[in-house]
Amino acid sequence: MKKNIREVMQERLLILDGAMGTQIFNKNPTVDDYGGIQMEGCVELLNERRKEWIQDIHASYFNAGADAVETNTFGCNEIVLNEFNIAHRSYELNYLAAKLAREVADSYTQEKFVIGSIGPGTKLVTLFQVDYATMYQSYYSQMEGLIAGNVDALLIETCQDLNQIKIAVRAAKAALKKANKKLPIWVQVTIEATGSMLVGSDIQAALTTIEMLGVDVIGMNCAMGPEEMRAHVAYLGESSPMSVSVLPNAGLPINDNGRTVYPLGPVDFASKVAAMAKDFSLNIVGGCCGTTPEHIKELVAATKNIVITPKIARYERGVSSLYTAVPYNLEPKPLFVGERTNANGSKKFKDLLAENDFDGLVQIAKEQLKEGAHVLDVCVAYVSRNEIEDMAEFLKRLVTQVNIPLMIDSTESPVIEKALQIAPGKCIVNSINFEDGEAKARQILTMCKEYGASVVALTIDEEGMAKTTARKLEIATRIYNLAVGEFGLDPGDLIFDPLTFTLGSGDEEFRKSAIETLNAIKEIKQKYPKVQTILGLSNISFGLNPYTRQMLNSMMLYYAVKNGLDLAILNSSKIIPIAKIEEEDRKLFTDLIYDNRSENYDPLKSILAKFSHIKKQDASQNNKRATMSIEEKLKLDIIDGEKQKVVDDCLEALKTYAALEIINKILLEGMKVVGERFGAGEMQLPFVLESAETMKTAVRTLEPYLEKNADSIKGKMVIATVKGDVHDIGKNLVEIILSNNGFDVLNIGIKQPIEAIVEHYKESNADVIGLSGLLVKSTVIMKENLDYLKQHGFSVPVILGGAALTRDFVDIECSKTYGAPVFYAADAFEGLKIMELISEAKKNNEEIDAELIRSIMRKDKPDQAKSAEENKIKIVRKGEQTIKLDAQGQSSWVRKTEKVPKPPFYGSKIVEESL
Ligand code: THG
Repeated sequence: MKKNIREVMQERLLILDGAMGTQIFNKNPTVDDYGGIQMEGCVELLNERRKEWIQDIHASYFNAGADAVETNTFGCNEIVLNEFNIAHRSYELNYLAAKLAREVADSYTQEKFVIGSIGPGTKLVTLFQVDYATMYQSYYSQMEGLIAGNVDALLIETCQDLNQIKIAVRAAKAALKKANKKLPIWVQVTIEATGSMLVGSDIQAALTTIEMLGVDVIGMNCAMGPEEMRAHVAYLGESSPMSVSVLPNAGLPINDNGRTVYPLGPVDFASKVAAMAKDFSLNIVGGCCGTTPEHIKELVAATKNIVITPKIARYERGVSSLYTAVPYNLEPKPLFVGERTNANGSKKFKDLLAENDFDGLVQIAKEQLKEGAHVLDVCVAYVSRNEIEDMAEFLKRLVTQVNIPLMIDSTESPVIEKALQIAPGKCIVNSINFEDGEAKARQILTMCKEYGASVVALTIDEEGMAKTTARKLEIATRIYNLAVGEFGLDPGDLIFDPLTFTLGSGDEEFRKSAIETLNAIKEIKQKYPKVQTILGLSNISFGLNPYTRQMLNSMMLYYAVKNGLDLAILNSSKIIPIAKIEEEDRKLFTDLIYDNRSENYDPLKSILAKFSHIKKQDASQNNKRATMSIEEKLKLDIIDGEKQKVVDDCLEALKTYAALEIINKILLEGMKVVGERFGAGEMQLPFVLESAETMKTAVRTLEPYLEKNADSIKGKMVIATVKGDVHDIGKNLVEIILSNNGFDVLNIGIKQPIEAIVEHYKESNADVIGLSGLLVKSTVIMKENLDYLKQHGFSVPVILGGAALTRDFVDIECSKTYGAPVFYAADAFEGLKIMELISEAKKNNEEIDAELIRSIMRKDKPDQAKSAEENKIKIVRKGEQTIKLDAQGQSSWVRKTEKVPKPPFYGSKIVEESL
């Protein structure tokens, strides 16, 4: 009897296969192999048309010693197949691919496994390039096909977006449930050389979010070689409670005359991966781009003696936004939850909501962030408005524009579910209680499990809000048994809120409510040390004047933390450090909190007498913007994506500058900073898009003031993804950046043959052609396209962009082919710069000096721009491959980055007490 994959993984390191795509392209598929020109590049069709190729490749990996192979289904989902008009064939092609691999696996006497490969597709759900339901369905049919084809595990791989992962896992679980199977689900993220996933998530955010989804394996694949991955893998190895997989590329690719060369030969690759497997107790290793059966053979040999050891993970439980995770156990405590993004807690928020001013609401969120909130409590409940729609509208903006995690504050289950579908990271749901029995709590707990969220539980039951410590504890116990005992929630994801009443009314009934709450915090933590506690702090002081509220809230926070409070819902700008409160006042508020009254002393009366005359006065910080020049303000508006502020600032700047000057001298400066930060991995993609939007708003504001005869459109580009390539995320980004910076862009889509591109170029009278593509073979197509242009007598400037290109390939090889200006743009900002330089030359009626422009671009990017000799590139011979490395031993292709995100501080610290 053969063992199943989970059993084998208990015993040893599992070895996966290497690259599939490279092996396929080595067979040089023709149009006929794909079944027609429209299908060119759809490698999934080869499962049907060239079965023997695919089975050959699987067998070659098994023969090299791999325990498992991945099905040829990386792009086999409805969204990608739809680019070839065969979305309806998803199930069938996945089924076929799984069966092909299964046949090969079953022909061995040893255990050999089939892993269903599920790639990310070509659309980012977090950037709303596709909607939730479409992506879910796209994955669901793929999963169904793979499961029916009898795979041993589902591998959701090369993930670039946390919400994509959440959707794919949910679809996988649903499909498994329907098929009544319990296959392992594996998830692998792709961390770019910038240090984060494409949409900006760091490795902690990925772990925090994925840990909640109930999958078997978390791992990394693609984008980097073993060395570049090492720091991230170390983090996963030490912190992940799940098994860890690592499938690196064979180093960072170098484009050698249109051929991608991966620098790591089999032996080097194997020894580096084996070292990680040993150092970080990995459970699965294999290869991604550039790896071959030879690499896997060496990997099998290098890992032969590695023994699997039981994992002792130091996982730090917390919550996560799209970008980054925040541990619950913050030092110093507590974790601040911003209270002002709440229609019931802020008049300003409510008024803006009534006006549908969602950008204004985002502004409030950003202010909370600046004032020190670690998490935002979001509540849009407003009678007579549609709460689901409001939640969706607000969150769509919030999740990309504000980088802290969210607490979804609603009493309505459908609102909570909608929010959990939009938020990419791990949220907190606020809240459950037993006010009307358990049914609703169960419903919400089901959602928390399904979407991977923590939950706040209020100590309220059928008899109402618990007032005494004993009652609070009794309800907490009942909730614990349900959430942890029955629903299997990790106790660390259960956040108890023992609630408190105001001390401001002087009502005899509530005089002891702070004491009861403080004691409840202490006792809940004693009884259940792993759970979290939270308090809506401002409730303690309703009815008092603002200044008194600040003092009382601050003192209450101090005592609550002493009693074990982990999180506090508050307005962090209004919290006064205890040390700044006068000794005498501290005593007064302490007496109020602990109800230390005596015959002639009531602390509440003393407080009212002492502070009631104090008008609005608070601890809010000085406003830096106020002291800035208008130039600085405008620049900052662009960098921070301040769509709202930029309008007024533009109007003010018009008093001093001409509109065109504002755009060219000030705003573009801001955009330049954005470009630099993006290039250095310091600014995530959604923020870049936000800055571009702000640029557009500014230009629109200034448009009426531009001199009518001055050319406000600086130039025009026709842009396309080349033939056989469906990737357009980069191209679409270029469109946004260019069009928001004064250029006209005609984006004609993906898979464009050069004839169509030329057609549009002629019709539109564009100044430049932009060619884009992600695949290695697209670099060859680009060169062919340039040859076509030359043969047909064109000399229009062409800009090339795409992951597999290198500057040398474009500047030297492509330039020679074309004989007219052709430029390399590493990202959208380089494209913008080149467009600026070209339009400058046109305006001055000058010839385009390609060499000059190239030298400017190289100077801008000294790291990657120098020619081979200058950079002292060593030509190293390793095995069969000739590879080029720079002085640091890194390929000249890679964009250098200093910043690799570091894990947060996880140890214990001694924090000085201030009272
Ligand atoms: N526990 C949990 N969730 C909660 C609460 C809680 N959510 C809502 C609330 N309580 C916490 N949020 C607030 C937000 C604002 C105020 C109080 C609690 C507040 N606002 C001022 C007022 O109403 O006077 C400011 C008004 C304004 O700015 O317009 O006090 O306890 N789990």
